[in-house]
Amino acid sequence: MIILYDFGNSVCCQKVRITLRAKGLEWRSVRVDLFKGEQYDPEYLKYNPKGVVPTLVHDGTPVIESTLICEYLDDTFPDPPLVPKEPAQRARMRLWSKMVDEGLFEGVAEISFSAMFREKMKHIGPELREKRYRNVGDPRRRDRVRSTYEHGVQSPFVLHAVYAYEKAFRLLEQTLAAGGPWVVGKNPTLGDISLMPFAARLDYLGLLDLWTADRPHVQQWWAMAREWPSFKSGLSDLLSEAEFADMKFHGPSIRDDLKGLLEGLRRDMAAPR
Ligand SMILES: N[C@@H](CCC(=O)N[C@@H](CS)C(=O)NCC(=O)O)C(=O)O
Repeated sequence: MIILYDFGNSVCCQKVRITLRAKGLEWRSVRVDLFKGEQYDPEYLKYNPKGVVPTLVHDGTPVIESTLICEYLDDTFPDPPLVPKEPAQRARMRLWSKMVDEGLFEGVAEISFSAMFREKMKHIGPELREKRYRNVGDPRRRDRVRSTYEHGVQSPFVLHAVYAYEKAFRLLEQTLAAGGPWVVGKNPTLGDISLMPFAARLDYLGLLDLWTADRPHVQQWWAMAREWPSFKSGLSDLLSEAEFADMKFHGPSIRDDLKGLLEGLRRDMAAPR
């Protein structure tokens, strides 16, 4: 039996759900409400010491970290394959999960936080907010959350986020132009699945075009990805009207600031070294 400790609009959970759908697997979902601090429940921390979602429990064995969960699912349920067989292609595929784990994940968190979760945090009460800041004692996560809560888009972490997306979409455009339509060729892999929730979040916030306007191959990839049945049943179909409305409402509030940051960054990146 597969149990997924899950929270609706969490990008990491969305990655795992798309993978589960692509594999045609059934699972039981256990909701961990991040706004109520349920991720810090001592029983949950035994499974996931970082106090984050998702956690997958398969026949009693817990697996944490969304990238590792997706790979675990592919190893355990090989059909249909979502990891290429050939080593060089596997390495190319894993470049995209690395891109997510080493930049886009924090990036999406900063952008979502400064646009909308920041507002929600204002209403959660000082005790829970302090707990959220402590983030089970992880100073890096504490500093990020505190900075974006206090400074919004002025936080330096938001600039890091804009850079992470620019780096990823620039490489994605080159990769797809050299041979798509998916990131490693003809079929979707975990590389595409890793990226989907991160493109979706920007799209739903009304911000994606800031990065994709001049990138036709990325636009084509996204048009195809969002129609992929496993994307729909693992992500878009599971979002409520209220969640869509929340993102649509809050995204535009930071659009001009992000645009300014991105323009400045592109000038810096184009400057002679
Ligand atoms: N690297 C982890 C990150 C997990 C993560 O940070 N999840 C977020 C939701 S997308 C979370 O649970 N945040 C709760 C918190 O920071 O308190 C993974 O990919 O599973």
